[in-house]
Amino acid sequence: MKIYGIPQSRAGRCLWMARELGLEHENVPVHFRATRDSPELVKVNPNARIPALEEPGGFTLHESMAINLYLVKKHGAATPIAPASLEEDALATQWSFWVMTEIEKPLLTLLMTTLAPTLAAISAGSVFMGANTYIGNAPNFMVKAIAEDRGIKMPSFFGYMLWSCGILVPLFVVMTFVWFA
Ligand SMILES: N[C@@H](CCC(=O)N[C@@H](CS)C(=O)NCC(=O)O)C(=O)O
Repeated sequence: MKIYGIPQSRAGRCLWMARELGLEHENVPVHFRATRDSPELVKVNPNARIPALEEPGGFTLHESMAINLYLVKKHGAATPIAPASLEEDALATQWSFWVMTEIEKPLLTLLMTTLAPTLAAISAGSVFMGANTYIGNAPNFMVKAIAEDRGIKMPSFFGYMLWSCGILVPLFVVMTFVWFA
């Protein structure tokens, strides 16, 4: 079975479901910015949208939630994901429709418009603050451990804070003004 679409798109839902169900599958990583450049995808979904599913027997399906509900009906019987009754099945359908029709679009619009600068500030802030301390950033620990393993003397936490206050904090202030003032 093939699932078209990179995981960082709505295809992520279907890839997640395939994994939850333990299904063997191939991910064809079509990017959402290049859907029309993939004749293979357009053949499976003439709307040129991801995700799309292609079964070995030739059956094809698009719409992420339709794919997920289909996969559970087909493969989920012995798993806790499958609805135990008609009512549970109806509730799964209800939540799927509700999120798709009532929540997804307004939420995405909010995240990509009004909240976009807030999200950028949070992301940049966490990266900078992570870099400012050893403890805020796992890669810092990794670099410290690798360097020490090679016999290079690394600063202690407080030593690092001295370097960080002298170099990274002024940089942090400059970056804040350049990007967010
Ligand atoms: N309702 C559809 C939405 C599909 C959709 O819009 N996919 C986006 C990526 S997340 C896409 O293919 N965009 C490419 C384009 O619009 O050209 C679903 O849930 O599968």
